Amino acid sequence: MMRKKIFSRFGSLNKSGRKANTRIVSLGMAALLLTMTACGQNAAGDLSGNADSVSDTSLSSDAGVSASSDLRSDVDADAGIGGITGADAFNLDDVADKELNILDDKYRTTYEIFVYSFYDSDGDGIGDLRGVIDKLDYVNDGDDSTSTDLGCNEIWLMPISPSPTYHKYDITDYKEIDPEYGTLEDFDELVSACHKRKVSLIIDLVLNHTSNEHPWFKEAANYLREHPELTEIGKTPELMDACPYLYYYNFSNEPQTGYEKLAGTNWYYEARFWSGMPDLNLDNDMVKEEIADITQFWIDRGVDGFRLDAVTSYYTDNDTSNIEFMTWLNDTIKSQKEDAYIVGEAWTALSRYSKYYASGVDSFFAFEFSGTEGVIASVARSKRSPLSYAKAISDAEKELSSVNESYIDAPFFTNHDMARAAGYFVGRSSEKMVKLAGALNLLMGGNAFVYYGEELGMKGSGKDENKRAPMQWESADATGMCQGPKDMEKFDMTYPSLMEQASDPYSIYNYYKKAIRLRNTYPVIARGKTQPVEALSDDDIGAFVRYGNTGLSSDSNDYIAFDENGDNIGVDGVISPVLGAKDPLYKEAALLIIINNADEAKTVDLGKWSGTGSSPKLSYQLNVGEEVSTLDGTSLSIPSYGIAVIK
Ligand SMILES: [Ca+2]
Ligand SMILES: [Ca+2]
Ligand SMILES: [Ca+2]
Repeated sequence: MMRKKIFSRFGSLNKSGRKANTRIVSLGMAALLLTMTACGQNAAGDLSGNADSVSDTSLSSDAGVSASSDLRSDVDADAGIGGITGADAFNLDDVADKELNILDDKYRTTYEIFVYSFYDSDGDGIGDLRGVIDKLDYVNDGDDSTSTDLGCNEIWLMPISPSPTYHKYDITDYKEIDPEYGTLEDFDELVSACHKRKVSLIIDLVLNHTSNEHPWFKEAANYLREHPELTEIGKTPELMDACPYLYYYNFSNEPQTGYEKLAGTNWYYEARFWSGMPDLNLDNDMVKEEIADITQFWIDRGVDGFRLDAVTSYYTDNDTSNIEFMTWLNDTIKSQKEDAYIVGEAWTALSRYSKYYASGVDSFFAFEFSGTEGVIASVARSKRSPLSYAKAISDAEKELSSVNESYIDAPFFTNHDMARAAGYFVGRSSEKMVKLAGALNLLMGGNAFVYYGEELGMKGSGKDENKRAPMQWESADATGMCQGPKDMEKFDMTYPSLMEQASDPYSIYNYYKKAIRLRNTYPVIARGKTQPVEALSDDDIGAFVRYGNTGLSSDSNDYIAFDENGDNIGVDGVISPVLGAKDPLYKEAALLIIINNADEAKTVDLGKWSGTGSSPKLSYQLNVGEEVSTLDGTSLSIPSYGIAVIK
C-alpha cells in the first residue's frame, strides 16, 4: 500500500506535464527512497520488505542514505526553485534528511506516559512498566541515524507507586511500584533502557497528599478513633511519641473549608481534592525527612528528576509558603543530585506561576499556552494571530527570566487533566488545527511536553477517564492494547491508529515526528530567545526569530542583539543581518520562523526585514498537507497552516 501511494504521487508529476528537469527528478527519488526506508522500518514487517526491494534497485547508487548530506546541501541551496511544488516536493524537507544536533542538557522534548493506558506486556489489559520498556523504541530508539522513532529524549511517568485508584495520584507506599505496573526490578530495567537511549526519566512526585489508605494516615486516624477523649493535638512530647503521624496531616476539631469529617471521630482533616487524599502537613520536619528519603530513594534508582504534582495546593492560597517549601525541596533534591531536573504543576495563570520560579525549581508548566482556551489552541483556531503567539512567548520569556535567569520554560498543549484537541477542533480545518497546535507547542523554548497519544490526534474529553484512553497502537483487540480506565465512556477516535498513520506521510503522527525532529535539529529552538518580527507579520502571518549566542562575545560579528525595531545591533550598534549567523554550540545562531494560519497560501517578502539579509535559505518546513513552502530570492510562498523555517 505504501509503495503504491508513493509511486502514484510520483506518477502524477509526469501526468501534470511539469518540466522534468533531470536533477529535480533524481532529487525527488532520493527523497522518496529516504521516506520509504523510514516508513518501512516504522510499520509492519511487510512494509520494510518493500523498502528493501526498492533499495536494491539502481536508484540506491545516487539516492542511498550516504548521499543524504549532499542532498541536504542541495535542498538548502535550492529549496523552492525549479518549480517543485505539490506532493513530490514534500519530500524535500523529509525528516530523514537533516542531521541532528541534540545537546545533552535539560532542554528536552518530553513524552508524558500514563502507564495504565500505554502498553500491556502481560495480557491483563492494564499497561505496565515492561510495556513501557517494550515501546521505548517508539519514543526513542537511541540511534540518531534513524527517524523511525518520535525523537523525544525524556519520559515523564505519571505515578507508579502503589495506590487504590487507577490513576495512582493517591499513594500508599512512596518507595514501591504498584503491582499492577510491575516491580522495582522492572523499574531499574526501564531506567537503564532509557539511559542507554540517552532518554532521561522523570517521575511524578505527589507531595500535597497521600492516600487515606497510606499507613501514616491510617495510624493517625486509628489513634483518634481509639482516643475519643483527645480534644486537642498539642505538641506534647507524650502525644508526639505515642502517634507522630497525627502531625503528618492537618487535623482540626472544627469544620473548615477544604476539610473532611474523619469517620468515627469528631475530627476533621484537610483534604483539598477529595476525602481519599488527605493533605500532608508540609511544615512538619518529620514529613520533610520522609520526603528527602523518598527523593533519595528514586535518585539512587537512577531517575533524572521529578514532576511536582499540584504545587499551588501545598499551602492553599499561600504563594509565599509554596515558594518557601519548593525552595527547600529544590535545594534538597539538588543536594542529592546536582543536575536533577524538576518541573512543577502550578495550574494557574502566568502572572502567578512566574513567581514560583523564585524557588529555583527549573520549570513550571506553561499553563497560559495550554488547553482549550490557551494561546496555542486560540492561534490554531485563528481566534488570535500567530504574531500574538510570538509576542506572548517573548513576554513570558522576559517575565520568567526576571524571576530566575536560569528558568526553563515547560510548554505543553494537553495533559492527562485536559480535553484532547480532536474533540474540540471540529469542522473542515480540524485536522490542520490539530497539527498546527502540536507544532506551536513544539516550537516553544524550554522543555516541551507531549502527552501520549497527542501525536496521533487521539480524542478524549469530559470525565478524566476519557482523557486517559488506551494508546491507539492498532485495533483494540491487538496484542498489548490496554483496556483503559474502568469508568471510561465508550467513544470512537477521530483519527486512525498508529499502525495506519505510520505509513501515511501526511498523518498527524508523521507531522509531530517532523516537528520534534525540528527541535532536535536546531538547538536554538529550545534554547534561544524570541524576537517577534512585525515587519513580516499581518493578521494571518506570524514571524519571529529564535536566536541565541553561546560563548560569543558581543564583539563577534555573529552576536545578536535587537533594538526596538527588531534590527540586529549586535556589534557596536551596527545594523546587520541576523540569518546566517553561526554559533559554536547551536551552529545556526538564529532561525526565522513564519507561521501562516490563514485558509489559503500566502506570499511573504522576507526582504521587508533587515534581519533577513540577502540570501535567506528555506531550511525546514512543516506542512499540513501536500502543499509546501517555496522560497524564490526573498519571496516566500507558504501554504495554509504552513510553517517555514528560514536560516
Ligand atoms: Ca499488564
Ligand atoms: Ca532514532
Ligand atoms: Ca496542601
